[in-house]
Amino acid sequence: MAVNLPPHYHDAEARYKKAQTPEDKLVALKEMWVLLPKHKASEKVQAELKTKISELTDQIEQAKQGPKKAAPGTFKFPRQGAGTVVLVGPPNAGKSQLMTKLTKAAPAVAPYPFTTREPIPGMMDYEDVRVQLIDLPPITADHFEPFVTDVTRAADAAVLFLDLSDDDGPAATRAVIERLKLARRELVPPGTGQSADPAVYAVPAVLVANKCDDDAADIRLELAREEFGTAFPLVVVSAERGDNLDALRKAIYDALRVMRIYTKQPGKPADMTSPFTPPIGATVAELAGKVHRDLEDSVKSARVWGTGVHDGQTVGRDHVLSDKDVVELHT
Ligand SMILES: Nc1nc2c(ncn2[C@@H]2O[C@H](COP(=O)(O)OP(=O)(O)O)[C@@H](O)[C@H]2O)c(=O)[nH]1
Ligand SMILES: [Mg+2]
Repeated sequence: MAVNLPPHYHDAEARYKKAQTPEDKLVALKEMWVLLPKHKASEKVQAELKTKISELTDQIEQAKQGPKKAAPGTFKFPRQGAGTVVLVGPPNAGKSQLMTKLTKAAPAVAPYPFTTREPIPGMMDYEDVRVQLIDLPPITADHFEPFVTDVTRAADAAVLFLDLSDDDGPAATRAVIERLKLARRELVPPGTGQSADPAVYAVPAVLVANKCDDDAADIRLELAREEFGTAFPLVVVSAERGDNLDALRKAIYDALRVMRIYTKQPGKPADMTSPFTPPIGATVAELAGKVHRDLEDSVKSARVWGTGVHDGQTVGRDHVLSDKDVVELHT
């Protein structure tokens, strides 16, 4: 979609391109952000600008704090599946244990803190889609690996842990939320949308209360419900025993806020094995862009089988798709 940008935007963009220091670049980017019309047609540009502002803000902050343990980009994982979800939580909450139950990854599980030092990716199956999970080192008020900032920006959602075997569980989880906030990562309920401040990255989160097998888990769960109320969707599990893991898979998938769309070629049956997963509310054109970059502009219409249409109805490129629609794209 074409975006009409005001002339001052181009001036700011020229200043951005000429800027020599990260600080000057950031000033120009923020001007561009203010001047950018915020509507549906500019969503892509908004997202790109927001990412640049967020990255540059982090870079400037991290440079102030001295040399990093890992160079930027050290832990970049190729995106796979319907989305990427990071596991964040205090030490010993069972993040790595859960990872071994939901994926084929095998991070070390141990009864002492700080066992996990590096991000470890693995793929979780949910019905006919796969979701990439990334196990992370623990987060506390005093312990925060700098790469967690980068890895969480690349994530579509987070699983936030609460330890039901620990009286200090809620406080430890609160500390995780606060420490992430300091790094400009705000955990929000799924479906909230992005933060108004372009330097702050909102991460949709599911709260997982783990170790429900503990003898005093019930009473601690009550306290946790008081502490976190309805701030996040809550799933109560035992990673060790495997209790309620199916509900957790669903909650993680739901946090991604995507739909499953199956495509077909004219005259052929649909491929029902590997759906595309555009965001909820995506149009025919947006789906086309997921199928192939060039198709987003060239797609003119589609035939759709599914919700809100007659079977095989022809729709335009701006038609909003529904979960589990079958779509035949026409250029
Ligand atoms: N009782 C109980 N213990 C668990 C559960 N999940 C993990 N643990 C134990 O908690 C400790 C820390 O687990 P780990 O996965 O290494 O935690 P992490 O630091 O969050 O990655 C280990 O001793 C695990 O065996 C659970 O559901 N119930
Ligand atoms: Mg661990």
